[in-house]
Amino acid sequence: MAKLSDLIRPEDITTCDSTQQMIHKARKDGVELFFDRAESMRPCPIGNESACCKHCSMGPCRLNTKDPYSRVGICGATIDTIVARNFGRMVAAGTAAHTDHGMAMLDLFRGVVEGTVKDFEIKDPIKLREVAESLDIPTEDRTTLEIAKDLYKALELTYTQVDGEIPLVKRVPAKTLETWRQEGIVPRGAMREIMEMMHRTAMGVDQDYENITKQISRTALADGWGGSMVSTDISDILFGTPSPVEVEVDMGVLKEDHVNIIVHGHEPILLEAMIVSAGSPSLKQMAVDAGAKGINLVGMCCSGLDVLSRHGIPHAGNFSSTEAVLVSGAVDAMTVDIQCIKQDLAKVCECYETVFITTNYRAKIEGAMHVEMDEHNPLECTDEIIIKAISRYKHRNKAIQIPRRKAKGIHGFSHEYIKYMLGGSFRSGYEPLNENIINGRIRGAAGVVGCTNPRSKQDFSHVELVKELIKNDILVVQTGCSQMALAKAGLTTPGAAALAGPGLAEVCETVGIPPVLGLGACVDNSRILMILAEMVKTGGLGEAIADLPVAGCAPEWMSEKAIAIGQYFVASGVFTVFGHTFPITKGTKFEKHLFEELAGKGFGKWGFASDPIEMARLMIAHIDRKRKDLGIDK
Ligand code: MSK
Repeated sequence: MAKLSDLIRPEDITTCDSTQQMIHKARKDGVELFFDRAESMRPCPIGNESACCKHCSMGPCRLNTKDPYSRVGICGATIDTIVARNFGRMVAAGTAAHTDHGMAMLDLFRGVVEGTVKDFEIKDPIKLREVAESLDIPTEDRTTLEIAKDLYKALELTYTQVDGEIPLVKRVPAKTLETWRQEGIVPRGAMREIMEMMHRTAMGVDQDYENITKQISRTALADGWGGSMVSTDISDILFGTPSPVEVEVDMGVLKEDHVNIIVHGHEPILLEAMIVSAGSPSLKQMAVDAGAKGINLVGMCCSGLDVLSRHGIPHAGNFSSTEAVLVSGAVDAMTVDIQCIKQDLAKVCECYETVFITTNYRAKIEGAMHVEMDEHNPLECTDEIIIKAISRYKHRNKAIQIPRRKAKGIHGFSHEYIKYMLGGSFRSGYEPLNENIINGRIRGAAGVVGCTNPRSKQDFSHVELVKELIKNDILVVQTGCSQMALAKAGLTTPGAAALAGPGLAEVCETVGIPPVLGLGACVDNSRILMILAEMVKTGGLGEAIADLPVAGCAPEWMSEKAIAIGQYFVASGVFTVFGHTFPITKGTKFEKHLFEELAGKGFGKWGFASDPIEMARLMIAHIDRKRKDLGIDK
């Protein structure tokens, strides 16, 4: 008898043509993918609305999502306490992920500054000076190393500061910062905020959803304006600030006659070291001796987006395609570091005899080979990965079927580059961003970001939402798996301006940019915060981020990191819409607080819609309201 999942057409699961082909092949090969499990495992309806509390052994207590005030937990916790606690713990986990990633970058920076790490260096001293100056660190008549030492100390406070404000909040527009001060939510070091969030959501501590929400915002801000921002800045300083580059994406970037190595995860160091190893003459020769034409390094997920932006390394696809790409049989090795790595990859790799290698001590996977990356000697790890991949190439004995699709696009739009491209300032110069928003050629700006999710047709909402936004003259900036959805759909080319409304199309054609600007990995949402701060600083669009005609959306989100990101945008002043599901109980006071009341306090607010056109409608209506408030609606 056919399995339930076999009855669902791949065309109904994903709009990614390559992934569809691989699902067909996987079914023929008898290999189970996460799409199949999503069909056979339905979500728990109580957990889905976060109405379950399991923070102590008196429970777990399950409340009634249809009638949320009809009962309370054994301790008396109300539905509002329970959903706020659960939401707070998601934000704490997401913040921990980004800030620990940032901490790893800071460790590497310390090693470079102290001279113990020899294989990496400060590649972008201009960015180093700019970051230092933004934190009031003197730069005049000082060497790069002197500035770097002071910068390290300042950025360490992003994690360790026990009292007072972290240095990076100097970048926050004054009125936005004033709102935070009034609410008592200016972040201290991330370690303190995450610790306090976990404490306050333990049994018998904070049982007032409004008070819990304050700590939720404070924790999330320690991510966006803290850990994530550190990660982006240090990556730029050490590996170079991205600038526009043309790149090929989709599974067609695999090459049958090459040793194909996929790097997947989040920390740029692994792929940066892989690039060096893959360029080594002796390893190239080893590949040729094994019968290959060369070594083909390919990125996936956010690791891939980092090096796509900086080096133009091809990218095979987003989160939902990481198993599917293995089904091609053409991947000789998949190597991973941290975050968004499905445990199932080990099993799928086994089915296709692909070498699966973990590299980070924090993320080992049962069944995977572990070759640890030591930042003091990174090439030892990456050379070994390449040797293992070559050996698999030599002994390939599985049928290979590589999807042919690939698309070219322009990526690598850092906030510095957007500023430069639009006339050196967001206002003065030639027809820059603020001016074009004020004169109405551009209606507003939107960030469309985040994951894909097997419970939502892959890429569909990302692409349809973005098409609708640009059609309505809204400039779109992107990060993460969303960026890859649009890249595969061909919207990251200047030619995509043909799909934009007349005003946005004119701006794109004049400047020579696509209407959809890819900024990088999910941690690089901090670049969007910097764009927002710059728009306020430039003038003409209000005094706080909450005044700007902008909105954000994660239409197919799945990770706790996405919730932390959403909350830091809301707390910064941005209307933020999530799609497909939202982890709170409907009809509660907590829902009203997040979706309505926060806006009245000078923050942004949350929104929700399942349909991408409805998401666009909500975002456009918000942008139009802000234009009206600013007196620039015509
Ligand atoms: S990888 S967090 S699925 S964007 Fe950053 Fe993609 Fe979401 Fe992971």
